[in-house]
Amino acid sequence: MSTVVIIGAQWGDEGKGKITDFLAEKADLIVRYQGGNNAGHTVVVDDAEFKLHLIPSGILYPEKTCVIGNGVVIDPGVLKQELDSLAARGVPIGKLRISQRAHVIMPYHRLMDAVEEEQKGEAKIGTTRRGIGPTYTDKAARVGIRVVDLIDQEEFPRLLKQNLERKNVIFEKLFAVRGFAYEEILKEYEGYAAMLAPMVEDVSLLVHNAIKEGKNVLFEGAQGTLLDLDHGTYPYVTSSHPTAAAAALGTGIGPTKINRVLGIVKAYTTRVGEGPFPTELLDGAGEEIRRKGNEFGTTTGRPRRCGWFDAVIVRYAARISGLDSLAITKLDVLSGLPVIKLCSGYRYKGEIIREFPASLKELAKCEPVYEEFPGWQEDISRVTRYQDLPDNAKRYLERIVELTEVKIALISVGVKRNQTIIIE
Ligand code: 2SA
Ligand code: GDP
Ligand code: MG
Repeated sequence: MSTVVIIGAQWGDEGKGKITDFLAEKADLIVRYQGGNNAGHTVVVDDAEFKLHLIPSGILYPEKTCVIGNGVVIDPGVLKQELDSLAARGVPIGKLRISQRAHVIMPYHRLMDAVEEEQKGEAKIGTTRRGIGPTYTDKAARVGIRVVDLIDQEEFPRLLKQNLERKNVIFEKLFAVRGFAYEEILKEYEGYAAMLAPMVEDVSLLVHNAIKEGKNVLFEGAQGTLLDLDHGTYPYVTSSHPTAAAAALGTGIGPTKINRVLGIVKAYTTRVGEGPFPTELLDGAGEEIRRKGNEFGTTTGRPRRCGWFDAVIVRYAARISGLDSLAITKLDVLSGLPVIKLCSGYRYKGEIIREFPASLKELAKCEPVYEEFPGWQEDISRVTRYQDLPDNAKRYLERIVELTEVKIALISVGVKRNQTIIIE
């Protein structure tokens, strides 16, 4: 395995948690490198379901080291809850390491996320309101608070005071909402600092040494390519980089150290939050996929928008992240549909285009061009070998490979570890 980056090749929720957990068996380190607790990664072990937000999806293997890299933004209260709830379920949490350089989500970031969304009205992004955008904004503005600062008893009070002086003026004067009391946050976050301190480490060095020793490292992306701050459907994106290049930057290793990139792709498409979605189904067919696929946000519970597979976006994701192979998930959800549609290109001003446009105005005028495939009626959730899939399912998958120009390495047909088909 050596070093493998796992990324979402659509708008997130492709099943990265399930595939990370599946591949983690052979990994020594499992590393999150971007995003924060906006993510919701579901892992099912036997009959127990775990919804992870900040902690890498390798945590269910007691002997593996799980790492939160510098590119992640950490809400320490949420991390504490997540650790407590895992411990209460008997999961050992001792092998979690956290980057000194990761930025900390503060209460004013969460409030800013909410008030900005409210103020935008119709133009809202549909964020998870976890404070992700404002925390990355402060990082870029060079006023953020890093983990290394949080655990420093002199630095933290100074930085908190400095930040609150400015934030409270903005809240009160610009948004007419109450600001925050310094003492309250100080007390709460000093508690978190004590909890975090033993886990804090130079993650770049940790990962570097692991790679040098020939260990297997799995980098677990969050969200998906079309939510990337640079390459997604801007401004309807998240504020980090869910693409493969971020694995290097978000942990502090060089791109030459990454051996392979695996794109996780749902057998159809979903999106949660606002923004363009060319193959969205606004009728009963979309409802049916949502119901069969249980498409509700893992973090917020919001219904996910559902639509047909869009090969334009997956081809685009393959280019942006240099995908070596795909893991197709939730193929079982399509069982029973009489016809399955697949978008192979967009019709724009009378011509067929196959590359994803940057302009949302242009994208709005794109009409998906569909190819139709006869469905299959068999329940495929117990299939363990590719050759045992129905012929109609194979034809659908073969066309995905042709259009995206990426081979398939794994197919997932259910939530459990053993519901995974490996293609040699
Ligand atoms: P944010 O909160 O600033 O990152 O929101 C910006 C956009 O990014 C989307 N986003 C997500 N999309 C899919 N899945 C995510 N995680 C949760 C899940 C989402 C949930 O696993 O289901 O529970 O609602 C995720 N996180 C962020 C978000 O919807 C905005 O469009
Ligand atoms: P992530 O954010 O990419 O990790 O995905 P989520 O966990 O947010 O959403 C994926 C959902 O689909 C979870 O509820 C998973 O348990 C579930 N899931 C993953 N793979 C499969 C699959 O092959 N079949 C079915 N039916 N469900 C799956
Ligand atoms: Mg998710």
